[in-house]
Amino acid sequence: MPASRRRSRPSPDDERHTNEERRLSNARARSEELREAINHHSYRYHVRDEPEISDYEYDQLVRELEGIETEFPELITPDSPTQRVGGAPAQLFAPVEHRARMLSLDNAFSWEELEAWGKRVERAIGTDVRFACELKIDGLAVVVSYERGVLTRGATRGDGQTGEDITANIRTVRTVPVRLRGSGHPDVLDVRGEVYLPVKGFERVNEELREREERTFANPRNAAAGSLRQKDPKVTASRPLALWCHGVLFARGKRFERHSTALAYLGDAGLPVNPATEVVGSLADVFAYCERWQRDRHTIDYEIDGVVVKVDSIHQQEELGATSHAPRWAIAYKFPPEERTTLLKAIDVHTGRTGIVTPFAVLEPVFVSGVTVGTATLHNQDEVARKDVRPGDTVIVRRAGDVIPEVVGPVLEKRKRGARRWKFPTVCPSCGTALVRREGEAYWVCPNRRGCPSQGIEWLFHFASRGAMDIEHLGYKTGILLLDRDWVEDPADVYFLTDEQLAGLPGFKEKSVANLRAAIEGSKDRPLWRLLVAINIRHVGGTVAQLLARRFPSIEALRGASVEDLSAIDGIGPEIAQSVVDWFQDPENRALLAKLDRAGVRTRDEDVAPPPEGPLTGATIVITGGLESLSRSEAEQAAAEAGAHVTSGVSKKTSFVVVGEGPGSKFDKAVQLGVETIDEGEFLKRLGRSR
Ligand code: 0OX
Repeated sequence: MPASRRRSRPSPDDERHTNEERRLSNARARSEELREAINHHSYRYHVRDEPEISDYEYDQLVRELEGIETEFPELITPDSPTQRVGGAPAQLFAPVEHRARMLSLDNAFSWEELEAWGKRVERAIGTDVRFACELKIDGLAVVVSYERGVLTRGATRGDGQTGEDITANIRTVRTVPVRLRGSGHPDVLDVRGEVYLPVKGFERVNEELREREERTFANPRNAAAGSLRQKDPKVTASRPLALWCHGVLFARGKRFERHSTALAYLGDAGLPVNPATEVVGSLADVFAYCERWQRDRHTIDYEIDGVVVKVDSIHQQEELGATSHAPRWAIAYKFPPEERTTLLKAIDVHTGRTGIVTPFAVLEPVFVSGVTVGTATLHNQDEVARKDVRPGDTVIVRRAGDVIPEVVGPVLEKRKRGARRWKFPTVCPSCGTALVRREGEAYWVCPNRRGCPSQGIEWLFHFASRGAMDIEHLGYKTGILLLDRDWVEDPADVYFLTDEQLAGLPGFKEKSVANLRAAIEGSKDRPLWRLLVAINIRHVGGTVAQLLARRFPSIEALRGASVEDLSAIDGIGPEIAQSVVDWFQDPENRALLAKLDRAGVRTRDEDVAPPPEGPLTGATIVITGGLESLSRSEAEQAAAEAGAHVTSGVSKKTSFVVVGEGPGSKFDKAVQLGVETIDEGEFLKRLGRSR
């Protein structure tokens, strides 16, 4: 063999090299193929709901891609479907400036208000208007961003200018494509949408939380918010969240003539666009759409709370413009609270943590405003008498503010002959002690404070709750185990439980003992106001407790306060003041405090920083209704951190009232007294959360 040929023959090393290269290049080609196939089938399954292959075949594709990526990590791309769930990056919840202002929506609460809006629009731009009608998804407003077709960012709406980065969590939402379909997408595309949890998913999440003795969510919207605000994207990934896109917020270099054209583009790009969206040519058709969906709102598996009507032509939208917070070209028609009828099977009573015995309706389960309701509070004896509801009646049920179920009243035409008025029991349903009703009070009370099992478990549960000492892993199930063994007479006893005792509880392994122990120890250092909530003083909830702790920053100081001292605090009335003084005079309560002290629970705030100076220093504020970007307690805390005095009642001293969704009578009171009312966006601004 000629020397030249011999030299050109590859050495074993070279051969290995080329083999490796060949394998890598094959793997690259196959992984690209797999990624495309998986993204396609994920779209068919999650967005279109029309799968083309079986779950098994889909899983095989994912597994094959995972295999390649494990062997060749250099082939992993950010838009790989295997990369949906990662760790929590540092930027999670960091502020994000929106590229265009995320306006909110004005509401119409009646046909008249909707009509008035329609007429205003027609007056301004003429009657040649087409309206896009969309379902108003009761979820969380987000913006999802793509750069050259690849998912790059997810953010909450926040105050409309600045939101929070939730990219790592948005990536886990299966209906959010990590890469857009087709080509030629804008360099930057920001899509507005609503993240929600389907009702079935919500029920499943709550079921799992109950099993793990964790706190459940009140409704699908809260569950979606809680899931999206997780610090660990793996938890978000375990929740079946979904997205509906309802507009383009910003598209570099791309202009749409109509809102409906923009939606069609989003749909073609593989983004989930709600199929119920319709473009209609008259206000009469808008009404028909609203009426239809008001009737059919529960034929779909997610909650809607109204219909959003938008002027379809972008040119006309621009002509109409916007106010400081909402466009004039769109309106949300809100559905009235939904009412259903069902059978009142019985009226029962329950003894709560303060001994108050509350009657409640036991109902034939009925689906109202998105959840199945089986019980509803009847508040007190007078309320039962006033409503005159009797066991066996057909009753009207609704969810107040679409959250708490309530019985509106009986359907008298359906009352059976001989239906008897219900009588309030004379003894506690839990311990059999004779009930007492104090002069001038609406409630019957079980006086057996330390011996009543129902009061015991309710108090312990309240003590450990998120709004009080926040002891995770101490829920009803564990609480009952502790009370049954007589290890806990009052909640302070939890601080004296030994690891041996905990390890002896059914279902408790080393890890669960360690978790509970850590949670109990961690709760010893809570701020004073939490302890004040936890110790069960009547009328003292989070807001009142914070007012008390601010003026009297230790248990000793508070114990020394008179009714007059306490009533002098803005937001504390004589009834609350008397209740606090009475509480401290009770020897059993004093013993409880001594025990908490012995356990090493912090009982003073003096070593804590003084009330912060901030943009709201000197302001006394009230918050009413639900906010979109913050829970009530987060809002109160944020206001307090900004230096505000948060009170529960509106008075002339109130600087302003923050009005959220479904405000209560506090809003009316503010209007009556001429106190300033502001919306969430303005509130966030005053908190200094935006420019
Ligand atoms: C919804 C929804 C919310 C946004 C700003 C101007 C129009 N919850 O389903 N908002 C909008 O659009 C607004 N559309 C929706 N469908």
